[in-house]
Amino acid sequence: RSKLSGAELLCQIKEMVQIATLTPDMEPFSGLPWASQLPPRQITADIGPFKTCAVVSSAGSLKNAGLGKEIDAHDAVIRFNAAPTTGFEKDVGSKTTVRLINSQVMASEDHHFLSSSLYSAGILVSWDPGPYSSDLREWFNKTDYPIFKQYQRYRRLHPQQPFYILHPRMEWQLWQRIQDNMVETIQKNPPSSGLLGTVLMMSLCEVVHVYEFLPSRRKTELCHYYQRFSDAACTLGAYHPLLYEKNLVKRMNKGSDRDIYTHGRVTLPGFMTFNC
Ligand code: NCC
Repeated sequence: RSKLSGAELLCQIKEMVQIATLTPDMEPFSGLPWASQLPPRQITADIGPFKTCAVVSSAGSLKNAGLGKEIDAHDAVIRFNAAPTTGFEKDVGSKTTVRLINSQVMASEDHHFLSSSLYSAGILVSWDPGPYSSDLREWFNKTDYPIFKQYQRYRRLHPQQPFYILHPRMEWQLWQRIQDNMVETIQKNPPSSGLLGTVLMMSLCEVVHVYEFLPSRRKTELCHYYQRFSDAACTLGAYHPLLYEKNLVKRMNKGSDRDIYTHGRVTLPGFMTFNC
């Protein structure tokens, strides 16, 4: 097969990856007493469209990046998992419009998901790496972590905060785009939160700037800008097909290589701005 151009890749993702969140009418949730805790509408119907959006990866190379002002100047900002802003404003900014969290964060004791103020800003969106299937019932019976139990608890404690759950179909449709555009066989694990969040923002925004997903000249083995732990696998991937995700994003980038080198910045067009 021939290698797709950036424009063709963008079209594939726009046309073949459906951005969807769970709603109370979907089976098997519709039959459960807590279904009414789910937002009645799709996230894409509730928020946006935004003009400019920033995706802030949690990479160690954001440390000393001084990108805070630039990031906060966007209309919407997405952050991931336990990535803090307090104490790191100069480098990563302080605005949080959306926080995308994996189910491990929701379930593991050390993240204090139910009580930590880290999660109280902005709109929460969660996801769980279930089986390779788009079937909600199959996933419901076999989630990686107890996402639904934690969701119900959180909603009871913080009923006013908007909180969505991604439809698992999105993970696998996006995974398929990665696999179909690579020569090698990649591991059957879902894309990282970073790529899921990037595609989510492409459906909500006219222009998306992704920071330090493709590492800048500050590239480091430091895993996160907010922790002292080092492991190159954080940037290159182990469980997630991160290296392949990055290759795809590089091909879709509309910005310059210089922007990547100096700012770790990639520019992607929102889906609403192009026709296929
Ligand atoms: O590390 P994590 O991701 O929370 O990072 C968020 C996203 O930023 C991008 N990233 C991060 C570090 C780095 N050096 N380079 C990067 O490009 C990635 O796109 C990443 O998705 C996840 O994807 O959900 C992940 O979550 C962690 C962990 O569960 C949470 O941080 C909570 O502690 C996973 N780590 C482990 O399971 C040990 C990580 O594999 C993926």
